[in-house]
Amino acid sequence: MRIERAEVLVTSPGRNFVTLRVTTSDGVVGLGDATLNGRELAVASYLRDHVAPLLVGRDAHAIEDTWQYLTRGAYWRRGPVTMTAVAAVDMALWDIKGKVTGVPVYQLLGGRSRRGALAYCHASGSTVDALLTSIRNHLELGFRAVRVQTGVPGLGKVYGVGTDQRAGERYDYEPAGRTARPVEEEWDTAAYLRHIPHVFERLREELGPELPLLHDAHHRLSPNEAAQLGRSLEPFRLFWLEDCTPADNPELLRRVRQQTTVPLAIGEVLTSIHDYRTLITEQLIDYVRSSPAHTGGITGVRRLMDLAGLYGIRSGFHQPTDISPVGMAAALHLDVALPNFGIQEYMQHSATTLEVFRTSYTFSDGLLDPGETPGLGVELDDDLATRFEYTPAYLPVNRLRDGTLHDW
Ligand code: EZ4
Ligand code: CO
Repeated sequence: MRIERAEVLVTSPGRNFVTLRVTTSDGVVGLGDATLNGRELAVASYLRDHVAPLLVGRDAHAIEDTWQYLTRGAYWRRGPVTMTAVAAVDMALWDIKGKVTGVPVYQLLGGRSRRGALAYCHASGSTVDALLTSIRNHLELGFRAVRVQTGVPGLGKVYGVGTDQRAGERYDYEPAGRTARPVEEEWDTAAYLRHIPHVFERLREELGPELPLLHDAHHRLSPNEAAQLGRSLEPFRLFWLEDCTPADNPELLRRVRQQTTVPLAIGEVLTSIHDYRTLITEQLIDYVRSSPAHTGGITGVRRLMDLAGLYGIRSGFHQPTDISPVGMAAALHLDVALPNFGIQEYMQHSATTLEVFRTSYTFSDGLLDPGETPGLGVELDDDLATRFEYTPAYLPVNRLRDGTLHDW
């Protein structure tokens, strides 16, 4: 069975998604997610101009050889654009293999290791009261683990904090603005460090000790600041503290690790097993945050998680709404199959997105499930997709009060 066609589809049902569609000589179609938030067309071009012509004529079943060909076989390796493109090809080929063999992809990965994947949602509020409303809205939807972000007194809009919800209102947060340039936000680490422990103190008072709570520092702290934050949060028993220091330098986490027992998660911007070597072999983290959509697909992430498993490190895949439902499905097939699954991020896609991408995965009683449809279980409505035109969008940048550009 040969690959006959590889097409790149860009659609924007409220936000931009890039999808690779691979068709075989027998007419079997596989989908892969190629969405890289704010850099969408770079991946579209990498696929269209450099990868698609190489795929035509290849054996559609040779998933591993194609992965090796596009990673080790390429002179320019790694990086988010390359590894997102590789991920799209890899997912599409797993989708095809599942459809041809008539089983959901998780069966090809060794079968089911658990009943479902524990999901965590995003809750946020400009104040702790608004945050509590958002948390309670999510608990009513059945979530059993919650990421919490709040505003900081004295600062304007803080990244990760959506519009305050009323009771029963749906959470809808889009970090990338459809503006000609990135929005600029203000940041003050000292104000943040003073405020956050009070937030968690209040949350534990109101919610009790059991609910798993997660928090994301979005790469903004120095190792010393991260250690201070970790220590101040220890009494509140976080599930994890995410992205406390910039991810480019894994060695920064050594100092954090020596100073605090707060569980650490990092890696939504890392794209290859090589980026994780120090983090994993020195046990500097507890959770891997990569998404299959940005880290070489199912093949790339399975290899990464096998290495992590040797060191007791578990998964917590990045899955915000800027990864398409195809990428979400790929993560879920891994989640139920991997021995060292930890937790799965889950922000629900908009109704329009779910009309363009028809999914088979389900969420109930706090658990996600990929479903039993052969392949990945996602179909793309082509006619509808073409009605939503690409619109440039950027994630914000942040500056300190004096105007200095600050880390993500
Ligand atoms: O910044 O999805 O943990 N989740 C996050 C997200 C990411 C965006 C980047 O595209 O940090 O909000
Ligand atoms: Co994050």
